[in-house]
Amino acid sequence: MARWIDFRSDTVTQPTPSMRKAMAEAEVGDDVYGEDPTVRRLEEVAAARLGKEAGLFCPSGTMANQVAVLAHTRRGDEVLLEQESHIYYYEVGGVALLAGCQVRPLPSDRGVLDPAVVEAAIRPANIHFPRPSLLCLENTHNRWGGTVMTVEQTAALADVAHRHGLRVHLDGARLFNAAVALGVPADRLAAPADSVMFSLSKGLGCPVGSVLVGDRDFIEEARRYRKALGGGMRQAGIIAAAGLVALEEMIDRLAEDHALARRLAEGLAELPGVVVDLESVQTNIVMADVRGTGWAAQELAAALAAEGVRVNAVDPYRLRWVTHKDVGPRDVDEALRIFRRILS
Ligand code: TLP
Repeated sequence: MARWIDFRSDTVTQPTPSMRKAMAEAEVGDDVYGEDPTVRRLEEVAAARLGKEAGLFCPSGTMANQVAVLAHTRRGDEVLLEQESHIYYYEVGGVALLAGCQVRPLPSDRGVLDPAVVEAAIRPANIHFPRPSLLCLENTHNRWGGTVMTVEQTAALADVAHRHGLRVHLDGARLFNAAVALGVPADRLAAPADSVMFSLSKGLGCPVGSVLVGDRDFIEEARRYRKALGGGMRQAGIIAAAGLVALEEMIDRLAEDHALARRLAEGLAELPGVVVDLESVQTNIVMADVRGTGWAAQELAAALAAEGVRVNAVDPYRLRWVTHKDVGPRDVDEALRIFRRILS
């Protein structure tokens, strides 16, 4: 096999030469003592970029989300979130396991919650009820196929939550994809939320890491929980250095990934039995419903992999294709050719 054409995720991206150089040359120290200048700089730059007071560098988006939930809640509280959200669907039940909270999954329109639905789900004070203390949002929305939530939608949802005394955490693993797609600065998308997580290790190309941002007190609390979960890292400037490069060099190019996803989606939609909701292809993720092909998604993923094309079956009928800096137009055309051949 010459090489995989890998659409499984944007997490598969390789660090760029300038990241590797910055990593090799990074000034480092023991970050548990707060002495790693590169980590501190990344946390400051990330916070400023999202318009928040402080930042916390975490090994993964999952840990950043979970320390956020821990820092925002008390045991037995209720966490409202969208029913396909990453925090609910893909984080190993961490909200229950770690924070001891009950989740309240809510339906949405392509990943965007309706403020009225959220408001109706917020329970009043009553001896029978858990205390609702946190609303989690996701932008872009992974399982809905990379759909974006606008500034206005985010603000309306945060407004409802805040009016009822809930805090708002935004899982912005791909927030910069949303910002580029909407043509708005990321800090405007972050503004309505009390805390925001974004990933460096997805479309931005870093090998490791996510940053959680929020106000100073919140980040101080989150730092304690990160330590408790084993996320206190030592000379982490080695990896934070790549994050600084990413924030400088890797954001604007996300538009290329979005254009490529569009080309891929249009190609997939022409294949017999494959259905793509083109309206939901807004960033770098394409969900292809393959029910009409007579194949299970898993079988198709295996057949594609045998031909060098990697995709993820995200449920029995859907294949997820993610574009990123390490695939190009020729890869898309080649993958479509291979897929068509398999289906015929
Ligand atoms: N998502 C991964 C998988 O876990 C599904 C992927 O390949 O897309 N929030 C969102 C919205 C995410 O998509 C992800 C990763 C995370 C959080 C967690 O980030 P990591 O993988 O760094 O723990």
